[in-house]
Parts: sequence; structure tokens; C-alpha cells
Amino acid sequence: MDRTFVMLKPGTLHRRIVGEIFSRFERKGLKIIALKMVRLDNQTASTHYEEHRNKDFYGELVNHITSGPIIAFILEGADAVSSVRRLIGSTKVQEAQAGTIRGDFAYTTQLNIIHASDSPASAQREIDIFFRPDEIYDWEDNNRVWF
Ligand code: FUP
Repeated sequence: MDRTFVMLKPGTLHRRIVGEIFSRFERKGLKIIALKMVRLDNQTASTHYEEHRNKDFYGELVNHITSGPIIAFILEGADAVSSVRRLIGSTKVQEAQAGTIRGDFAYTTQLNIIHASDSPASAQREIDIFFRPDEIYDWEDNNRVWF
């Protein structure tokens, strides 16, 4: 089983769509193994987005992500990284298909609602930024036969 890191950006709380988004991941069959609500400080935000440090949108990105609490979680499942990326849709909202989370709820790329890891290596890096090992639950999954 693979793991991926997901973050609901502050806009999802403003829009009251947290439940809607969780419901899409659960409906698909992904397993929630860690979950927390947290307000990021600048240090954590810049570590998380270090690959974008020199981009022109970086300042706005960090401002947005630290503007209020976010919801961070880890999903587990077969090919979790690519499965979750398919459900959330393209980074650029003009390219995000209807039926994906960004396609349905995000109107601008800068405020694109949600983050999910883009590779197993980034998933591991991001999980380590946000969660201690004792905050991750390897619970027994009686539903696995269905997925
Ligand atoms: P993603 O992995 O889909 O979150 O996309 P990126 O890591 O490429 O981008 C991270 C965040 O930077 C996006 F969620 C929003 C912001 N961004 C922009 O504002 N403009 C861009 O052209 C690209 C990304």
C-alpha cells in the first residue's frame, strides 16, 4: 500500500467544503491514516513549498497558506499518489476537468483549494514535515475486500 500527503488549504474551510472533499476520497476507497488541523507558520510553509522559492507566485502562495488553519492528512491505498492526483485534477484550474476537486471547486490556480503530493518521494518528505510517526495510525481495515 502507498501513502500520500494531502492538505486542504484555508479556502476549503471558508467555502464549507471540507466534508465534500473528504467524502470524495472515502467514496473512492482511500483510507485515512492521519489527520490534523493546524495553522502553518512561515517556516513550515516555506519548507513545504521550497521548490517554488524563486517563483513569482511564491510570496502569495505562502501568504495564502498561512492565512488561516489548514487540514493535513495522509491517505493510504494502492497507487495512492496518482489516484489522489487524478481525483484533485490539474494544478492549473483552466485545465482541471469537471468532476475533479479543482475542476469543480477552484476558480484560480493560486487559490486551488487543495494540495496533494506529486510523487512517492514528495509524499514521504511532506509526511515527515507534518506528522510524527506516533500520529499515524495503521488501523485494521475490515473494508479492504471492497477496494
Ligand atoms: P501542485 O503540486 O498541483 O499543488 O502544484 P505545484 O506544486 O506546481 O504548485 C503549488 C502551488 O503553487 C499551487 F497549488 C498554486 C501555486 N501556483 C501558482 O499560484 N501559479 C502557478 O502557475 C503554479 C502554482
